[in-house]
Amino acid sequence: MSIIKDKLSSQIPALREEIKALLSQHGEMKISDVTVSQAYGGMRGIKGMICDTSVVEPDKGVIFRGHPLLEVTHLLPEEIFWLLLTGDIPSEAERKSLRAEFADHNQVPQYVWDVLDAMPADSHPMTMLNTAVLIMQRESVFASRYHDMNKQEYWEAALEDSMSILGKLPNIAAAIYRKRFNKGPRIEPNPELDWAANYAYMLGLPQSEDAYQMMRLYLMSHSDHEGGNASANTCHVVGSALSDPYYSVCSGLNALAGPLHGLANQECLGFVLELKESLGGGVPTKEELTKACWDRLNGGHVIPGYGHAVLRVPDPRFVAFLEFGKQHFPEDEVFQLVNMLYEVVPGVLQEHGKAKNPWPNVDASSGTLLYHYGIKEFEYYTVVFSVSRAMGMLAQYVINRAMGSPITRPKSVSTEWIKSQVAASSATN
Ligand code: HAX
Repeated sequence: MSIIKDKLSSQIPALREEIKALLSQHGEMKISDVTVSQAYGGMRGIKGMICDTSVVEPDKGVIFRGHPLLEVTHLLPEEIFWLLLTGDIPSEAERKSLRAEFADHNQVPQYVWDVLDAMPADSHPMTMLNTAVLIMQRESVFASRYHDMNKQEYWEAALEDSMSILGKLPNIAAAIYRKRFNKGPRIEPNPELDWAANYAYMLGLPQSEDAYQMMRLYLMSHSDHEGGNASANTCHVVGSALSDPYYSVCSGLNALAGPLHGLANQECLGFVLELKESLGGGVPTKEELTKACWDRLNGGHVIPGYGHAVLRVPDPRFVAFLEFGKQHFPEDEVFQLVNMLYEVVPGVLQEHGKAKNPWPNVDASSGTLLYHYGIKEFEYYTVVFSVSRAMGMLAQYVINRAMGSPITRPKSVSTEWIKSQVAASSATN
């Protein structure tokens, strides 16, 4: 048995007992109300699902199993995956075992390369990534064992599939970059490197500790953002039908490909570079930036990279990336512009008076890191996000199967029903 499986085997019985006791003793306790605007408004703020891997606090940002992001930026992505799954930071031996497991699964079936080769040359990199994950569904242990397993064993097969997907994902993602943007032949994984450094290596980034550190930070930071966001929620719903991890994570990644979600990172760097270009190419003054922001707002456009549906402080992921830039490439002009926008935009948005949160989100700085180390193709940025976020979605999938989560089936209501409730309420008032 693998060490991670062993660890989960020892934890899961207690987790099941805890939930069973909570449900039997407090199952009828009310934890949320729903208003008409929430029903029409994307279910914002309704507490209606469980996610134990991480929480997002409006005034703190993402907290992985009790550890605020900025306190664990030194951890490798595989250590974060272990933390998300088990609630503990792994020991050296545990981390090594997980890295070895990922490496054992890094060989990609030939048919994946054949299908990617057959796709139109201008396919979006996210379409290529999601196609690759979907066609590998034939490898699913969960699907092949489904009829022979009892419900208690689902999580074990889910974990095996998760290891296999995560082992292969950096190779597939890197190969997509090299093929789609004519960077030369695929680069085979380097057994000496950890998961994130290997991804940077296979992309063809500079073989430097700097570039490897950037990729580790990027991949650990984007790994999870609780359960209600569009990709995690989609993966959760699909998985609740006992669709296997390949189907489920592929569905989640399709949600991540939307411009209001993971695709926002490509929009943000485009905005910064356009601004740089339009202001003469160098580093503009604060006055010039302030005027450019107002021109944008007065033209009816949002300022990309600022605002958030949940957060009410600067996103700690933004802060971590900014710190990394200050340490590693303070002279980079694109980075300097991102830094100056941070000094200017919150004041402008506060004066503008609409955005509930004037502070930067993760996308305001994430692209700068990739750009600095040579990934200049914005269309690719959501793929890097995906390699990371697959960890969170799969950790949630394994835990949900361990908890025996039932099929998701909230009740929808019609506008006629809402109108009838409004009429009844008006009549009694
Ligand atoms: N610039 C200008 N206006 C903004 C704004 C911004 N950055 N952020 C919010 N507003 C406006 C909204 O458009 C809205 O205006 P209307 O009333 O005219 O519709 C008003 O302020 C209130 O919005 P809000 O409640 O503060 O924000 P929402 O929860 O509705 O939306 C968004 C959150 C992130 C979508 C929003 O802040 C936005 O559009 N930001 C810019 C785009 C962006 O950075 N997207 C990346 C999000 C990061 C992420 O979650 N990635 O997965």
